[in-house]
Amino acid sequence: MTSSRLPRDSRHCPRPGTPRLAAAAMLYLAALLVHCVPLAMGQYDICKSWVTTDDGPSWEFYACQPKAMRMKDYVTVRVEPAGITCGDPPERFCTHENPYLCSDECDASNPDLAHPPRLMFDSEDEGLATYWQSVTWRRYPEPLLANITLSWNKSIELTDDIVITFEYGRPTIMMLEKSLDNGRTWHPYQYYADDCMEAFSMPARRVRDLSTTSANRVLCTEEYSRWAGSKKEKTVRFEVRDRFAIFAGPDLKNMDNLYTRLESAKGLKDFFTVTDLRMRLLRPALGGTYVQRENLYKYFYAVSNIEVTGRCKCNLHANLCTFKEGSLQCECEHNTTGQDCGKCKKNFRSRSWRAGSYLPLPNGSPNAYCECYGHSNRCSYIDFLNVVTCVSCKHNTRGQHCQHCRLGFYRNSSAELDDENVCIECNCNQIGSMHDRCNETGYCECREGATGPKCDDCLPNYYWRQGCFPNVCDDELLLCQNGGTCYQNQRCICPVGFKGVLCQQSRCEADKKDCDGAPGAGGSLATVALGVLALQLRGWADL
Ligand SMILES: *[C@@H]1O[C@H](CO)[C@@H](O)[C@H](O)[C@H]1NC(C)=O
Ligand SMILES: *[C@@H]1O[C@H](CO)[C@@H](O)[C@H](O)[C@H]1NC(C)=O
Ligand SMILES: *[C@@H]1O[C@H](CO)[C@@H](O)[C@H](O)[C@H]1NC(C)=O
Ligand SMILES: *[C@@H]1O[C@H](CO)[C@@H](O)[C@H](O)[C@H]1NC(C)=O
Ligand SMILES: *[C@@H]1O[C@H](CO)[C@@H](O)[C@H](O)[C@H]1NC(C)=O
Ligand SMILES: [Ca+2]
Repeated sequence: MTSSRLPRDSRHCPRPGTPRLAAAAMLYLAALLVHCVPLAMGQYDICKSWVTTDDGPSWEFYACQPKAMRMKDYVTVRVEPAGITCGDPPERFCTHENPYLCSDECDASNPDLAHPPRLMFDSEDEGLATYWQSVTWRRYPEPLLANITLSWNKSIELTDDIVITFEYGRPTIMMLEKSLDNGRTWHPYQYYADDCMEAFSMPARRVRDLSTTSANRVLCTEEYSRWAGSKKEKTVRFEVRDRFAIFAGPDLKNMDNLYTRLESAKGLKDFFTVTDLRMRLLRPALGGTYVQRENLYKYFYAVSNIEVTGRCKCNLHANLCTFKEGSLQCECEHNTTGQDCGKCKKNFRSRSWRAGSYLPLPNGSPNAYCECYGHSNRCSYIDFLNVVTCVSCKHNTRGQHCQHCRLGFYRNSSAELDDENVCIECNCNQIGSMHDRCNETGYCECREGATGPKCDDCLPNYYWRQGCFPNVCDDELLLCQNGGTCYQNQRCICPVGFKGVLCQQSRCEADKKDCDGAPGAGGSLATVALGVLALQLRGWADL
């Protein structure tokens, strides 16, 4: 297969395979390159492409992921506790800028004066902010607490900063939490306070100071909680880009490096994945160093926008994600299915499911074939070869995808590639075979004279004795002469007076002494017994 790798862009730049007409092809490629370069590399925006190869046209599959979207358009929100939203009953409030002009009113029953939660997700017209607003801190010193929970019912991979815009001042203490399992379990994501030590007993840190080994550390930041005038600094961020930049460089130019790290660093990908987010607002903006008890109407929360940019997590098996029946769904390719393309389609269950991979660069792999067939749960990226390979294949398998049998084993033809019994030991007879390897049907390579699948039998005219040796005697062609008997094809047992391999030689001819009838020296018991018998017979004949 020699399809060429072109820079990637899906819709505007169709990707041909290796065209055979080289000159025309080069022109075409050049034209494509000119058009596609700005969008080249690491886009992962197409799942497959029809390519022409030396073996004819066929599909080639790549890792793919949906485009990043404005996730606030698909979210459901819950604000707690009940009654935290202002306006029921109607209430007056004022701002830190105008603390003594408390003429603003929140009234839930009047659309012009209501501040319901959905106003955190509408699109903002220039100049006029719409916002959710809490009740004021009239119960001070009881803390003013509010939870804002965002749920997608779908795993989302963050691709940009989460930006929360507060009108009338940012909270002086808040916390961001995340869930990866639709709200069953929650984990801290980031702490925010004007004094981290005092609020959370944590040192203040900045994301910019994190390193490659701490890129997924949960920290407390003081950057978004200090009072700077409520109009000036309105946003609280969860810095996704700064964390990406640790790997991809300040302008996120080196995304390949980021993808490589997302693939290999444990927990890094999951760190940027959420199904739910929760803001725990723990203390509102104070507009100063202490709370003015005589004017509690100026303490409240007001959130005008929550921007969450991310893409559906489809395990690199889909490039489209659509809003269906109230939730986001990946449009799965690569014979996968499920909301996140997290399992194999019905008729592909014998394969073990795996997420696609950003590697090898630039197109990644769907891992549909490129998997370890369940014989290894570890893959390793070999940088200089730009390949992903399975590590420590089990069940006597070997190879980049554990798709071969180890030496000394052969493929079980009735087992699928992901079966634990896929490789059968050759079991070659150690003496009868040349080595312990066998062919695909389990046949070993035999030494001379040996036969049988395992080389533990002898060919006709061979006998087994620590290996196969040619017969010395038999009942057909290699007959023992002069009344000798063939012992297990190994040798003739000769009557007294005869010797030689086939007892063909008379001892008298060879040595006069033997004619006296003394039994030959060195004979086995059987020979001796036979000799005795022969002597007796001779004696009787002489009588
Ligand atoms: C906010 O959620 C947390 C759980 O994460 C809960 O313990 C707390 O009581 C909630 N606060 C409010 C005000 O509902
Ligand atoms: C969440 O998504 C799943 C899968 O699409 C769907 O079956 C379920 O009804 C959704 N749940 C809610 C609460 O929307
Ligand atoms: C999905 O299944 C079809 C039909 O069996 C097959 O032709 C195709 O190669 C498969 N795709 C992948 C990525 O495994
Ligand atoms: C070959 O695989 C089948 C299916 O798993 C299994 O039942 C059989 O025992 C295997 N054969 C050998 C010789 O291991
Ligand atoms: C394996 O070897 C045997 C014996 O030489 C032969 O009959 C068989 O066809 C071979 N199988 C393969 C797949 O080459
Ligand atoms: Ca708004």
